[in-house]
Amino acid sequence: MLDVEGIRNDFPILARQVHGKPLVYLDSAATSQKPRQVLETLREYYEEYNSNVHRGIHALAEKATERYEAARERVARFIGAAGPQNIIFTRNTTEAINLVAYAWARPRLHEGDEILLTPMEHHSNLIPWQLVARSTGARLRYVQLTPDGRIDWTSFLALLGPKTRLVAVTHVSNVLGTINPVREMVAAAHRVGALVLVDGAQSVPHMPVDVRELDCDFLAFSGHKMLAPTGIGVLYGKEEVLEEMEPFLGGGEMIGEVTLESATWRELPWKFEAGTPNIAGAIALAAACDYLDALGREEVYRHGLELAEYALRRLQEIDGVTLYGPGPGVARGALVAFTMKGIHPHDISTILDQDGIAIRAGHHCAQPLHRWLNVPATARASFYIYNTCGDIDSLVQSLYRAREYFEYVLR
Ligand code: 7TS
Repeated sequence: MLDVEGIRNDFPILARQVHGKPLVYLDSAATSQKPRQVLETLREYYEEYNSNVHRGIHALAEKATERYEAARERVARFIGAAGPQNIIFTRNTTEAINLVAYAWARPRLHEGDEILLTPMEHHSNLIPWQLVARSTGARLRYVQLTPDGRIDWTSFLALLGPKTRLVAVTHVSNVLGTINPVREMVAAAHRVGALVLVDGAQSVPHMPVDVRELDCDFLAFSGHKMLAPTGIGVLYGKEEVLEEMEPFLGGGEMIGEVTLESATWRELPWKFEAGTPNIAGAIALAAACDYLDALGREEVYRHGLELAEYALRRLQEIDGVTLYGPGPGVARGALVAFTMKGIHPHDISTILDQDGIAIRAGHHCAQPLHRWLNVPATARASFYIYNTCGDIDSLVQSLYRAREYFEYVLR
């Protein structure tokens, strides 16, 4: 069991009020809040050893370089990667996926090749592949979903074949909460010679993720959804795959020898890190890894699942509420998407905000999924280590208030 009260004390923002009410933050799938330990790491970097990495031969530059590279090793350990050579720092999940689309897919795919996706992908794991398809002639294929929003295994196996070059799939859906059977998907994809990219934006922050166990070829995730600052993300790649790839961006840091006509590349992972990186962000991400590992990743997952199950149960009690994704009793991510009959999700969110409750409403950057669900938008409550069942009780109470308000207005 997590000591949620103790955890809450580490998050200064949770003490604030919104519209005169205590903040109830239920939007961690968009971005998580940050604990003192992470904020302190940022402050320490900027106040004590702010300097560029890999360049200066002075005390501050050496300390910054040492801490930046130690952060890479920390992140490698966090996801079970063989070593720092597998870890490329990016801005976020989106940039990590685009790196693979530009540096791996574009030079390799041709007409007749296929990329296998699911309709539940976030736009950041969809648009890069649409662009690849447009420029290479490769074809995008989509796995069918079961009515409760899981991958239809028969459809997946039927679509997988010798033409499949890449499977790009989210580990956990940011709308449905579905946890996809990534390990099994990787094994099946490898049997036909396809590579697999896992979008870990909603899984890495919330559950144990081990890339060697999954055997995925790429894993992308964002620091800001796992207690770290915005502007730092990670691309994990298998060494032999990264070795074969040409750089994504060119510039300082990523080169060996440069002449006016040509250049050689630095070894992994620096080949993919052109320009001054987000040094403070990477070091703070390592502090976030420390924080989550100290709590226990299995415990973090169990806490999120408990909150999601409690939310499903409580929301089901409200007349006119429709829930999306797998029902209670099925393993799922720490979020719940829903609609209320007669009230637009944006109006729900606005009324909740008046009560200090932050949720997200809209298509959550998953328009094709909402088309599949046959709703233009959903409301989504998402949870993390600092949330309690009491937060969900506040949500439910506020939803009753929203319904009363709308019944009154509509009468
Ligand atoms: N993939 C998934 C599954 C996501 O949930 C998100 C962000 C991304 C990729 C993109 O992450 P970024 O850090 O590169 O922007 N999801 C959300 C969300 O659900 N609400 O706000 C952002």
